[in-house]
Amino acid sequence: MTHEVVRQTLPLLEEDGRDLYYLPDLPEEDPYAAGHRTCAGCGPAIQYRWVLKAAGQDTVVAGPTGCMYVANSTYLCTPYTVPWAHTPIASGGSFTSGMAAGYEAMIRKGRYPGPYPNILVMAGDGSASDIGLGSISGALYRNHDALFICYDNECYANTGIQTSPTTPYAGMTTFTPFGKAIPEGKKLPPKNLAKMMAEGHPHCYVATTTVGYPVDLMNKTRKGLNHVGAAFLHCYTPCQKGWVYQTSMTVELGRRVVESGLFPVWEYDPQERTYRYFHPPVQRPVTDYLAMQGRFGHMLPEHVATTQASANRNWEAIGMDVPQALRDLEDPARHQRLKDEEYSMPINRGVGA
Ligand SMILES: Cc1ncc(C[n+]2csc(CCOP(=O)(O)OP(=O)(O)O)c2C)c(N)n1
Ligand code: SF4
Ligand SMILES: [Mg+2]
Repeated sequence: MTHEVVRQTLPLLEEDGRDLYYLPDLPEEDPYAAGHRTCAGCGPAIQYRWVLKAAGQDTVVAGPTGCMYVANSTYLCTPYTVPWAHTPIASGGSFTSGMAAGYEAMIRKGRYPGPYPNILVMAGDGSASDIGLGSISGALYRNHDALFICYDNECYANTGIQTSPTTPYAGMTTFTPFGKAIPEGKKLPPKNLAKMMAEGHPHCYVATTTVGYPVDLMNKTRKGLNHVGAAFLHCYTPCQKGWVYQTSMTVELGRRVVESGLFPVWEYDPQERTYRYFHPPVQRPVTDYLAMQGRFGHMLPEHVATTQASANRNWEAIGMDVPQALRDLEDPARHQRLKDEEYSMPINRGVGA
């Protein structure tokens, strides 16, 4: 006898004006509880906590090798209150496919009562955009009913901050040091991972978000889980150790990267086959973002101008006007060395609001 596979629908949180300060209906359950050992201000840890709050207790999670495996799985100690499994760095996609197919089969055969749980994997950028890209792409293409997340700290953090495909242009890492021969540090632009996933797997729900927008992050997690079939979420998550910034600025960076045009936030609807772009209310020069981080401190005027040009092309791509003041900043003559530039000082918008 075949049993029906019953799926769950998670309600969405009210979004209007709610992404800034106060979340009265934040779920009390905490499948990622206190007790992990990540650095203070770790962006991926914030993302893990909000994703798992959004997913709830009926969830199974996989985590390929990376900081969020190593720092969360010290012997006999774990922050998870839901089932969790480690996978090799290349196998996040294939392992999670297996979990999804296994639950479907067990429920159909009456060996697991259901309903179908929330199944997700959270892989670092080294895993999702590089070493494990093939296995995630395969899982998306086969359309397994699970949510595949890339927590993007723009480096291979766990092994000592090496460059990854999503490390931004001019980002300094231990494999892209700046010097006389290569003064910008990293020469290549970052891989556009989420667009690759959306364009390459048009039947999947795909979205981008950052730890600067908690309600957006939680709702996109729920939309990805509610979608019957495969979903992919690309989340920008600052790494305090690798990027060198004040630990309290993780969430601020999550907004400034969007407000400076360097990380467009969007959602791809597989039914309509259309993109919906978030248009931030503030457009900043890239210096407001770059100057907060030590990894960019070596940038010369021409490097800052190149980054501004990339941001301006992003504004155009998401259908926003580029103010003349920002167009002017594509000229290296308008810049000094980044460490000498004036920029808008960070304020902690979460305090006293
Ligand atoms: C096949 C393979 N190559 C290399 C490693 C070494 N390794 C362990 S963690 C890690 C960094 C992973 O980077 P990322 O996926 O971005 O996660 P993060 O550490 O940044 O959280 C690497 C390279 C490995 N475990 N397996
Ligand atoms: S190195 Fe970066 S990603 Fe790893 S735990 Fe520290 S802040 Fe988090
Ligand atoms: Mg990483």
